[in-house]
Amino acid sequence: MTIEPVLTALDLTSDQLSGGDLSVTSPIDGREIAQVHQTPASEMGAVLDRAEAAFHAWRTVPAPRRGELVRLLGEELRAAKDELGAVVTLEAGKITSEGLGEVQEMIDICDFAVGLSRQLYGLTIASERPGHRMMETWHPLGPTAVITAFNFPVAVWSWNAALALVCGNPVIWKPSEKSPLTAMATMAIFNRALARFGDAPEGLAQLVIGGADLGDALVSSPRVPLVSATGSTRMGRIVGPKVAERFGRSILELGGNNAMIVAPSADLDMALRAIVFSAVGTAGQRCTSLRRLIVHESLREGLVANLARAYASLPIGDPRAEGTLVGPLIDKEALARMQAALEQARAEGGTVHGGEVVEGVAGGAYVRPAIVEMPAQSDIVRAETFAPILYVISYDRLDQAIALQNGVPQGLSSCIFTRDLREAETFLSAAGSDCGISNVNIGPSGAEIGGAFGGEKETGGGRESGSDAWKAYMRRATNTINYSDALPLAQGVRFDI
Ligand code: UN1
Repeated sequence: MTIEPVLTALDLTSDQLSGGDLSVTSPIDGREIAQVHQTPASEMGAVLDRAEAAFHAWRTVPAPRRGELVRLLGEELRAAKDELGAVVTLEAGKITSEGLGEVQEMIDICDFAVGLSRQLYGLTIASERPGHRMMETWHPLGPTAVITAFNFPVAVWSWNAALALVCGNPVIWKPSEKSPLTAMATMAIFNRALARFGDAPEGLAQLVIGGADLGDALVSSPRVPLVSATGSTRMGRIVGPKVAERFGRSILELGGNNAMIVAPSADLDMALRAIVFSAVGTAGQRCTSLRRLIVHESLREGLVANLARAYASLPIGDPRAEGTLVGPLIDKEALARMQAALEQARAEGGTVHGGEVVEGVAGGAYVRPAIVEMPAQSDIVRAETFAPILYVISYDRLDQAIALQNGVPQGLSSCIFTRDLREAETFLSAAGSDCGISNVNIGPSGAEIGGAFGGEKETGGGRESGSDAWKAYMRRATNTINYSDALPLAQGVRFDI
């Protein structure tokens, strides 16, 4: 598939794709595919004005009607799935099936949000005062900034945007500078939905393309009550305090260092398949990628041997080619960081299997995923390297395994493979995994949108996507209504005048 017809099918014009000063390259072969225009920093005031005006109009549109816009977006995404998936593959280097899977994740969250648009429920609460009623109402919050990373260049926007839009908030999107094309294509698809919807205010979903100065304008502005940011812990350390300083709200989805415990009773065939998908899928570039294997010492040798065999035969190369399972890393810098991490692992006593540079397509950063047997959970194991490196450490007792699982600064996703009910329940209990996502007998990656997504500690604490994550996008009001002819005070206070 050549990309020009795909981009044309997505309504992107050659003017949009050339003449700009942001060079976009494909990780497949490192070649430039577009020169995109950046949003001048001086434009940000106007962007915020538009978002504010859109908010004032959109917040009074009934939520189920707002849901109709998201329903149309879901329809347009279904119609454009192949094309948008192909752009994800071109710009982020995902294999075709994962590019399509990402678009499916967008469709799923649209469906979820449409249902939600009729379920933004508040509570009725018993009042201690006679003739009074208490309730909670949920109101739109205001312009919502969505800052996304290259690795899920479109799904993460839609988790946020689908919820924000039904909740009554306009969205301002700053994608990674590495993936502006997918963002532009998504906006073109959104515009199709808007055209069918008819009377949406201008500025409901805006895209700003460029660097940290644009992000900073959003993060620092009190006109943006909610900032949802996905990326590195380093980025979160800048964004979190800036938003907090102005008492804004943030949803941070930062680094992960996800582990799997493989217990003696595990179904080892299933565990092996889960390990390979979650450690190697998306070339190890998911926040939820499996990075640490905590395996019972009785199983270690055999499991590592089987994994090394499976890794040795992985089809690595052009992500568009049928049968490829491992595409390129995002760029040469990512490859250099991987090699440096492997070097450090060796210095910390690790034995590395794999990790060599692979031919792939000329100009791209292709590498064989690595398995690294470590004597202990050393510094490099505790750091997130955004590449396909799986550290293996062994354990003797379950409490040790859980202590290892929790003994890192990050807290996104985790899992245990066991057929022992006691072990599974202990892992999920208050004394078990400290992550935002804890699974039994499935890997740590590939979460469905129905659950709340996010994690603890350096992962940032935010929750996006399903369950009641929508509440972060709304303003809660507690209302007390007096329908009596007296004015009793709570807590028995007397204040007679
Ligand atoms: C991410 O890597 O930022 O659970 C998101 C998963 C996907 C989302 C990952 N549903 O792997």
